[in-house]
Amino acid sequence: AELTLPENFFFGAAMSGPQTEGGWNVGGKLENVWDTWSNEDIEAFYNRVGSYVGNDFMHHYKEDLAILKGLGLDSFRTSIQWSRLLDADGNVNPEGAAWYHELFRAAREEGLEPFVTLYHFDLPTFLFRRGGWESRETCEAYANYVEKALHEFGKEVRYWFTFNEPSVEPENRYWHGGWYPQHHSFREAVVAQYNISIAHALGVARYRAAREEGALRPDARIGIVCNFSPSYTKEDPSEADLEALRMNDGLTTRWWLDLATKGSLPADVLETLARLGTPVPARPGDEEVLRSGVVDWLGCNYYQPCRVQAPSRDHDEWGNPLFAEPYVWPERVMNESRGWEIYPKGIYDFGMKCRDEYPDLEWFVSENGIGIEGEYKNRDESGQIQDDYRVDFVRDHLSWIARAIDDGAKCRGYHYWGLIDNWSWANAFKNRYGFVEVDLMENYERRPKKSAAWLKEVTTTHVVK
Ligand code: BGP
Repeated sequence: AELTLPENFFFGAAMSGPQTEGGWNVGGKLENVWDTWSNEDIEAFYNRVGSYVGNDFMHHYKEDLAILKGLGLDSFRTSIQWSRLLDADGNVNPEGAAWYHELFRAAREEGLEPFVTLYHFDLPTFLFRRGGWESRETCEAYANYVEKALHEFGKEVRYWFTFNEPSVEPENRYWHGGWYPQHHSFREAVVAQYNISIAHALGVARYRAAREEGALRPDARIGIVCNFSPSYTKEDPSEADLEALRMNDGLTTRWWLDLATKGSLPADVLETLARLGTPVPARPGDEEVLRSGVVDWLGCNYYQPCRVQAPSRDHDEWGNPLFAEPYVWPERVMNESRGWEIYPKGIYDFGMKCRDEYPDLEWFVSENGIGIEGEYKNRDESGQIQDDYRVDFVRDHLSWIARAIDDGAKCRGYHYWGLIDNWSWANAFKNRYGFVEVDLMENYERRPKKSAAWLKEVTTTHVVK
């Protein structure tokens, strides 16, 4: 069936500074945690696939913006790297600022609206060494950074976002051990998530102040981008399964929806955390601070649903309390490359949750995409990558978005993640997301994959077929 998206529905590309820019140590840029990890991991260094190079965007940005425009897109989201914009004293580094001024200028010239994330997992290393997100000092440093960025680019940028996926860094850096420095402490993750929430609220407060001062565009908006994977449990759940569902949804989704719409954190989740022996490090006056956290709208990154069941034990091997365990849905369809379930209806379910529980909330799909391993094997005789699976993936998700809008969801647009192949945090260039290939062997040359023509058709007609 053919579905149509509203005329003013926007289409864009999502990316981040650390995953694309390269130039990790030019123009006075400080080291961030990714640079440090690459520096300590000799293999990444020899493969030249660390955060050092990204996809060489700093040398290809004009070409890339033209590619986005050529595919019928009207907007793109990237992030400012804190470690590039500010020096170690928290003052603007003019060379770093000059790059972003140039990028936003080039975007406007191309007719693309820049959406700017202020933080995409990239803490400056010197702050990390002083305690990172476990320390309240980092929240203050973040607020200063936000203020400096807003005053620097306030007249150029309309759409601001405080954080990208604020649950993911606590999870991967402090709890599940996937990211440098690979800690396995739920306690640390809770502290980090709480402090990031405080930092978000302080950042929004600085935004409101900058607005009052006339430092921003009158049409500016502030938001936050979260990975709102809807949580599901078994079809015939036990009490314990429902409890696992409550906590999983509470910690990853409701936490941020409440902060972003009510300026508070869900009391039941805070109580459970205290009962598990991992309380949030609340200070007197924090409730007032968090009240500033209400934003104008939200970005939802959607890749996969989250399926959970009651845990089979109380603690994991590191002694962390367990409140849920993964549940394998019998009907699940997998993207084997990334190890993620493909479930397009999840985005519809998120839209219905917002419609019913947060009816005034506007949102957009700020990331969605499919990363495939070994794509270079799928070339035709002309050398072009034949990626029909990407068309299927995006078509199915856009179809559910169109249905959600028909059923009352306030979803305003769609940004595809990794429209031009880029560097991934823990997988380097293993899984490729792009509609456009980046050839690492040929000087980072850009080449459209087969799917690009389909994308252009959809972005220009708004018909999903
Ligand atoms: C999101 C991040 C992105 C991006 C994407 C794809 O969680 O916001 O930065 O990396 O996931 O994930 P990955 O690169 O791990 O395959």
